[in-house]
Amino acid sequence: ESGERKAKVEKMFGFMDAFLKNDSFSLQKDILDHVEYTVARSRFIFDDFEAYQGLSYSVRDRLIERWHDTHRYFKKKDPKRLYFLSLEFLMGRSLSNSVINLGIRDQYADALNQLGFEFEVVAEQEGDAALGNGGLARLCACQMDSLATLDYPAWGYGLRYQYGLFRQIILDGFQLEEPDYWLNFGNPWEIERVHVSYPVKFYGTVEEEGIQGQTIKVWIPGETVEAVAYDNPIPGYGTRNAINLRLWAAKPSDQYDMESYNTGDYINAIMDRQKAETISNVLYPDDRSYQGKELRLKQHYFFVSASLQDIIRRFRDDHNNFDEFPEKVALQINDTHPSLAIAEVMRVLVDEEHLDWSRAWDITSRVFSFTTHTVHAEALEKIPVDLLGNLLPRHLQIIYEINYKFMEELKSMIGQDYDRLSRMSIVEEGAVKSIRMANLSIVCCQIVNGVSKVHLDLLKERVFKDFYELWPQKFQYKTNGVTQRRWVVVSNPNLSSLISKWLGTESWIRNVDLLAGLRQHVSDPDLQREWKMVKKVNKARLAEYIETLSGIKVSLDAMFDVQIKRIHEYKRQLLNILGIIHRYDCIKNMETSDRRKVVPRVCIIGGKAAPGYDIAKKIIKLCHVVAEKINNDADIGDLLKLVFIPDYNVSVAELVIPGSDLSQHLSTAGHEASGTGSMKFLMNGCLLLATADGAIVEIMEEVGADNMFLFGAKVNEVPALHEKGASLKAPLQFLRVVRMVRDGYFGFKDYFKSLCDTLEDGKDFYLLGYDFASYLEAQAAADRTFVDPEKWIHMSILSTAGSGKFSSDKTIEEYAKHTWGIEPCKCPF
Ligand code: BZD
Repeated sequence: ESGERKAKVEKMFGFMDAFLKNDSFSLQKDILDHVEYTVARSRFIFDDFEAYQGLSYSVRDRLIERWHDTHRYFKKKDPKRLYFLSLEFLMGRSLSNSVINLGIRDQYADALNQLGFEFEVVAEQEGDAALGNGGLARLCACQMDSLATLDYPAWGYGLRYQYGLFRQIILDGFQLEEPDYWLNFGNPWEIERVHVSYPVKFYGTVEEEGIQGQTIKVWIPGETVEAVAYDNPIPGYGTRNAINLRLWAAKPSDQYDMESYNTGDYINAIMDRQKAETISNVLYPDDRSYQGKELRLKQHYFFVSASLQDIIRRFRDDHNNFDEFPEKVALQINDTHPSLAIAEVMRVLVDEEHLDWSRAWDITSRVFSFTTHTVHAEALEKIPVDLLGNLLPRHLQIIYEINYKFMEELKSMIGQDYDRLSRMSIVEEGAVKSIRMANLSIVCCQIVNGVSKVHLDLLKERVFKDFYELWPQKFQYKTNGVTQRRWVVVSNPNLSSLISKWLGTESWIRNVDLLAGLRQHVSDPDLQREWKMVKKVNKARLAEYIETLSGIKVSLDAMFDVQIKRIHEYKRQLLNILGIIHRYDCIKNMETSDRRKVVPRVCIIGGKAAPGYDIAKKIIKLCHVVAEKINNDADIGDLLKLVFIPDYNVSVAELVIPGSDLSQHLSTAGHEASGTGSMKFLMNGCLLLATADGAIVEIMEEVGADNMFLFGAKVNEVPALHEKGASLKAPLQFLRVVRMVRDGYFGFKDYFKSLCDTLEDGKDFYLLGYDFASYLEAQAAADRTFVDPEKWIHMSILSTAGSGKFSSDKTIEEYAKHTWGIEPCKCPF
């Protein structure tokens, strides 16, 4: 039937005319049509925001064409598909990225011009889709871009939170959180699929029933909520493929509480129905620890159940034997948040499909793979048994059964080593009996991935040591990467054109290895001059932004020194601020004649603190009081400025990164699993000042340690330093700057007391005191290099040239080959 319809359409319009056209006139007409008929504004009078809406709907139409073709093609070829399950996706804006990936940015810019609008101004109207916290969530967004570009048959699954990550407001230097109701003005990038919806069940009891002489367990749920799909097309670059990110929203189910209706309590029944929607209401803003909250657990299961119903339905369209499931489906669980999926697949196979346990387990353990993003034990998810048993009674039974079988197997392998058995058990006994979701994931998955080489070592030696000794072959790592499309082509168009000009091709946008070709031109004075010019223009744009935000005028000749990321003690923004205080103190105490030798700096810090993270919030306040003092000190002038950029998010990063000279990555060694911010800076030719932690160790291998400013204790030195504890003495400069804060030099003496206490001898867990001297040395080395512009530019070009390994294209190719077993499936043009 669909073949017939296609033939008809082609007969009516001609093959090519069946597609939307991309010449300037057609684009203008499409934009105007959408302004008039979709946005319902007059095509003669509309503002920048309405232009953004009209433009976006017109781009969306083009995305939909490709997305339909891609999915028709996938269906025809029936390749093994990857399903990428993540509770968080930090997509940022879509417009610029989409038109660049579709290859029609210039055409649209021209069409808009003809209509009297400017593309950049219109693009600025878009808000961020901030459905995630930090690195883990942005990584997923980069990986979706690579999956689409590399033509992999992949789907992303997530939750459509109505409130994304909170907006950070700064009031008197304190962080306040405001809700991010991002859907207020509509979202042209999504397609609501009212017909793609599934019931998700909660609570209830498990009963036993006898069927054909066998006893089976039957879950009688107590509540049903409907999951409705919202599809977000993700276009690849330089390909017709566009894949799908399907996000679920909770809606009341028709099966919801029929009893209340029948008893005539109509109003209360309606109110109760509305409660269903709270499940997908809000993103949890904590990225450091897991709290056993019922709503969060509900979100996880809601997401898992809807996604799996969808995936299994698609599988069943073309297959009727579940033994083929692992050949056709790869399920990637992003951190442990979706790991209830393991119990859910078992439940479906055993309870609904009536497969015997061992066959079901064999299938389940061949479809899942798991990536962990942390080295912190307290961030590992643990679900209190009481909570799980109440919300999902059958899943708890299944997890107990998996654990029982695993413990029996383990005993037969390691004997009666009860300490080890209890460490490895999926069930944690203790004050609050809990399920360890990481243990469940490791037991079930054939492959467990870390996110950098160092991270894998830490998993082997510390976090999952017992498991590594049991199953060394399960543990792998795939170094994280970021997409050069968003982080260079979209956000730094001038650098992008310059790179293409010098490489003589734009192919690096798909084939990132080509970036290494810049090395052969590194000493060319023309390239150096043009490179410097691009940086200057980007710095000017950033300076303008800073002035609009804060009224502070900064000098373009100063070194723009940036640290942007979530605020965490282990990321050591405090070390940065103490370093800035030290710099300020030195300048203050200098002879006026010596001040001429000081390299001027603009220090930029940005990041959000989790709402309940007290110390992180104090760090933000400290940054503000120090800035207040320095920026208003007439002695200092342009020699030092400190700016806190509020509400750090993906679009702010897109503006800040291209305009930075130096970027700081200061995690205490052994604490950052990978870090992906460093990679974005590296691609943009910013020099890194960093500890040898996470992916920085691999960046050193690619660009050379002499091309960066490294400092601090190494990963393998940190445990011994911790043992020394109080006997580690911090240097005098450190004690002096801490004392300044403690004594109230910047005010708020009492408020900062607890922050200063974390730096006392013996309590300085993150080793700020120990690393301070070497940090200052690295900063001094950066200063010395900056006054030699030729050397700086040289290092900057080599940074970009060495960044190819850190493209998410590389990461995805590795996952495809070594974890998921999927092949590209390229839709013909
Ligand atoms: O994941 C981060 C790590 O800290 C980084 O080192 C790493 O580069 C990235 C990507 O692999 N982890 C997170 O971002 N974690 C979370 O955001 C998170 C969110 C909810 C609950 C727990 C952790």
